Amino acid sequence: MSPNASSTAAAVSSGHRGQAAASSAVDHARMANAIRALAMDAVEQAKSGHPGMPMGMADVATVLFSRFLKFDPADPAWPDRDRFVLSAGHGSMLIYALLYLTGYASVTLEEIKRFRQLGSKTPGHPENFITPGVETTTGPLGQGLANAVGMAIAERHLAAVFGDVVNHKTYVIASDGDLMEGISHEAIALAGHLKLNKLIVLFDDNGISIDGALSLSDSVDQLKRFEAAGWNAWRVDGHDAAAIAAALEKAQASDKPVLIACKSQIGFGAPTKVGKASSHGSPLGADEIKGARNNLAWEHEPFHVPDDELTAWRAAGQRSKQVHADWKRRLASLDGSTRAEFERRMFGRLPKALGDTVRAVKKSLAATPKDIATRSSSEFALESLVPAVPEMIGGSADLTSSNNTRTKSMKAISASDFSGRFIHYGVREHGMAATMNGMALHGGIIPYSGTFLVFSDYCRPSIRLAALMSERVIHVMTHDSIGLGEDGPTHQPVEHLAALRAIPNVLVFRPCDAVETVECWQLALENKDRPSILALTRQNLPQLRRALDTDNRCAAGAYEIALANGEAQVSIFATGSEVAIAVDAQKLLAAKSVPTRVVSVPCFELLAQAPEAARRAVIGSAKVNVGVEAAIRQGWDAIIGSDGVFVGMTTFGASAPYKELYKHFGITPDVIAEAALKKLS
Ligand SMILES: Cc1ncc(C[n+]2csc(CCOP(=O)(O)OP(=O)(O)O)c2C)c(N)n1
Ligand SMILES: [Mg+2]
Repeated sequence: MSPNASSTAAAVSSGHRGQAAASSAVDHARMANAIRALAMDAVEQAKSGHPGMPMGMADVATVLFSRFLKFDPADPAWPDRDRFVLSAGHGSMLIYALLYLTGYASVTLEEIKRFRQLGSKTPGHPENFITPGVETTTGPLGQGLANAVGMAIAERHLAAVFGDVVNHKTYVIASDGDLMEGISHEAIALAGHLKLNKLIVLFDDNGISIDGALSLSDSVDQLKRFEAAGWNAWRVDGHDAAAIAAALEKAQASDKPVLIACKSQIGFGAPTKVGKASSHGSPLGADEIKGARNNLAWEHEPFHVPDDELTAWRAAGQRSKQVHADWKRRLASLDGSTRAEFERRMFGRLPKALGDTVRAVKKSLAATPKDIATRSSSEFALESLVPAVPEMIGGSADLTSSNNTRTKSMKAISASDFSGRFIHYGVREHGMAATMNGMALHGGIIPYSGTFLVFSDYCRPSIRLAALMSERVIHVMTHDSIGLGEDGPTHQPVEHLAALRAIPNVLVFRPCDAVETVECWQLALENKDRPSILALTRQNLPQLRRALDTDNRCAAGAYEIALANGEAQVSIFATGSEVAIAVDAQKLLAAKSVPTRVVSVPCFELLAQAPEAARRAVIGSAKVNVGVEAAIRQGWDAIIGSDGVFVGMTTFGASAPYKELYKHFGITPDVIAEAALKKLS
């Protein structure tokens, strides 16, 4: 098909939902060309950006947005809108053009002209927290696709709970790069397994990536790959609007998730750069743009979309008004408490019962202390939290009985029943973390999961994005140090706490006992705008907090858990399993007449954000500061100072029973006391 052909759209007018809303005066090709022109012009003006993908996928996006997608530009937060994920985030001008053309207030023509500039609504890659209408932040390839799996799971679960006020599709545009990334394997396997038939992926099958032809590095048959994972997979000409519409129509009734591979030409319309990597990621240049305008029969000034085309697009933006109004009526007809519960969950407000639930758990621990591993303390807390907070959906990456994330009452989610609240993610940590992000983004769900702390590395890109997007996802990461023992250094995290603490806007909790564990759970749930990690032990720990505190002491980030007998000469700061060791060291020092205080530091980040006076008070002014954590020192100087003593790890761990390992690596009360005394003298 030649670039200026414009006859296809008119052919698609069969009178179902696939019908074009555009006025008959404006055909499909002119609507698609509006996207192409805006993409070329914005990238040219910014002297930076990716014109090729929006130009290549303009036809697919036009069919989707003008005939299928359920959305209302006046209400980007409409809970039952179809979700649209641009997984190939480098093609951001595609979504900005669509938001402008369909009439979202967030993206005006002025914002299109400010593409990629500081403070604009049109940053380089789509950022959901900047631009209403953008569902998730994409750019790191593969993440958006996996987010979409989470959105589709969230939709099915909420539909199972609330009925027909939740009934929408999740659409994705994904590129070669998205499908080459390993995370896509995890995501599509999970989607296929769960038969997420309302998930529809439009694959930009252009055979080009940055280095050139895809044949340089890839020869996967994507259709067979997706089919093998339990999807329906079809190929269409990505520039044939009728074929695209027919495939999307067929997808509506699929019993499996759907991949539509859209054979497209990157940079469609550009005279010399079409089909070439050279149109991927740089401005086309004045001559090429001139030629493209000519090829596309789009002889308008830069950034100018004529009234006819704009009117047709704005009409497309109004298509779902009636459906939206009908949905509002359905919501209003729910009984009052169901509606209030739906809205509470969708707006991310916690149930009032949380505070009482946490208090009850703490009361029970005060009455009957538990000297158990914090992973078990977490399970104990979850037995009460999960019933009290029905939006919590748990899971594990095939370590359920090690992470203790599944409570007795939790039913697993399956393809035939989405009402459950536990997800067996399989051995897919990265996919799990990105899926959790998608569930949180969808709204109505607080996802939590489980794996070993050492495998936080496998989740890291998604945790980083959750932090960037300010999403509440909670990662239970157990086996949090050499304390896991015999599995050895491959499984013993050493640098992971520091690495997680390095990510802005993440709360890393390392509770020291059963009471701190439930307090940290409460903080993770209450921190609506950031992800949390709960680093928990495999080994048993004494319950140090025996008295009932109504306050959440962990909220301060650090607090004195064992007071000095007199004015402290030594402050020992410790986290998690090392707090009990520090308390034993305190006793040894006391026996030598050295008053010592122990400060538990369950959360560095909360300590760092505490008011200066409170922070200073808890750090104190003892002559010697000692930090104890079975991990590397990095990050500790902010608490103990660069001249503080640190007792922890400098190497990888080893395989042995954990008590021997603590001795071997010198993380013992004796070593701590000696180090403090040496520094004092
Ligand atoms: C995880 C990740 N690695 C690398 C990149 C840099 N990058 C951006 S687009 C791209 C590949 C481009 O090929 P494709 O995905 O097919 O997009 P197209 O050029 O067809 O638009 C790469 C490597 C990235 N964005 N994310
Ligand atoms: Mg490509």
